[in-house]
Amino acid sequence: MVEASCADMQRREFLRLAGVAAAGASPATGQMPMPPAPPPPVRPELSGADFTLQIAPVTVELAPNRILSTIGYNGISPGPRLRMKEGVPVTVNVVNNTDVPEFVHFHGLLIPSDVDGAEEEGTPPVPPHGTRAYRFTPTPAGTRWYHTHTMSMDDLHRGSYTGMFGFLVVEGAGNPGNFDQEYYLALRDWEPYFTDQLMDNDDLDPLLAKPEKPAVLDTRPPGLEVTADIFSINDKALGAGEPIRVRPGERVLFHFLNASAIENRHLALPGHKFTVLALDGNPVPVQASVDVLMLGPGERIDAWVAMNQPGVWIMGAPEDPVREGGLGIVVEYANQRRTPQWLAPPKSTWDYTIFGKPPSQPAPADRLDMVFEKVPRGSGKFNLFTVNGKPYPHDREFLLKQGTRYRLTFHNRTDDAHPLHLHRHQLEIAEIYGKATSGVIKDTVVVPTYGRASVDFTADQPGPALFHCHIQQHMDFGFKALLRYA
Ligand SMILES: [Cu+2]
Repeated sequence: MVEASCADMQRREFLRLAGVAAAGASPATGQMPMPPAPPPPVRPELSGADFTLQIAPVTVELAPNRILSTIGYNGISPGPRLRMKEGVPVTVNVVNNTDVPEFVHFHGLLIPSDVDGAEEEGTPPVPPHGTRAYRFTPTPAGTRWYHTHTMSMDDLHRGSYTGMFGFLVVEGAGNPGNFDQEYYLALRDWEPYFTDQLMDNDDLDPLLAKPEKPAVLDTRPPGLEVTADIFSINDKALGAGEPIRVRPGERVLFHFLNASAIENRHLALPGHKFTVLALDGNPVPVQASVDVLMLGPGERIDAWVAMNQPGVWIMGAPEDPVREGGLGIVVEYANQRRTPQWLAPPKSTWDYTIFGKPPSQPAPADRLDMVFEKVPRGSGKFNLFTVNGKPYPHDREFLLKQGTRYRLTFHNRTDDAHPLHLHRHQLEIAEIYGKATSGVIKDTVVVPTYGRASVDFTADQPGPALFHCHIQQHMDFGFKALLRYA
């Protein structure tokens, strides 16, 4: 990791981006002593077999004039990066210094229900002001993450709206390749609030087919939804953190995570392309290059960039209000001194299938279907979501035979694009946007507005497995199902 720092420059950078004159002591009022530069920000990484996560209130300094209060791990948010070795047993000791029960979910790992960190699966809670040890053997290798898995309902200071998230890297035998620098970047929004005035940008691409669009749309007024205007990458708003400093010709490896509780995100770096190596930590069959990345809540992308356009650039969200609200980071080439530049990327549509290969296996004979619908204001002032006509909990609708491979088809009859996550299993995308593919292994799949997607998975992880939309509000209001082994 290259993590140098120049605090004064960070401040100037942020103020310039924010359109504010540089602050600090002016020569005329020379009484004010300049404070010493703070130490460089540390994004600690913990490794080995024994980890401790302390849950407690933290402050996050998104920018010098924007410091917020939330809950984090080990005094920071994002929490420390946890580096584990595939197949080597670990203990994660969780100390809960809050007044409410907590769960730590290890997202993307194939581990038993009692340590997966979901109440619905039967994982015991970490009691308030208590501790609990999670013991498991991490697998498979790749970029994973960990986060709280409590319900929030109408409390926007709970669950994944808080700062309780961090990267978890499972190291395998594979060679990560030769890169000059490596960065772990988590996309986040902060200080969420409810609104009924949402400008819906969930419709990922109006040109995509909408096979599940009902003939008659539900025109009842929608319920309150969650949104935010303040964003960051890791713990810094655009311009407030240190830039990523590069030299021409460098190959820089990025590990992106969308740790948002509320929205799918796009990311671009003007003049550069991302070559995608892995989706949700799993290597892709075809390492295609794209101008714009898309990550639903919970998704990860490992991608590298050839630094071959000297300048000072903003890597950020293509949507102006999101980027200007903080979702970005400056990429600065050596010996370049200028205002960070943003250029709108070429129009593009995110497509998982360009990273896949043609299908070579017949579709599994055993099938499961899930139909998702939204009931406007079906839960008081909030929308209710149903899976096959019912909000959570279901009875024994989704029963798995151990060792069987299933084709699970998602029918999204709602006007949102949902990031669908299945715990403790790996999903191979079989069909999406009306295209067949194979070899793209995911744990979270964004199914477009009124879209349909099929994923194949093998039921080889006995114990209950939670399925849900990774948008916290959708999960809290019905969008969940428990898959059980018969
Ligand atoms: Cu959703």
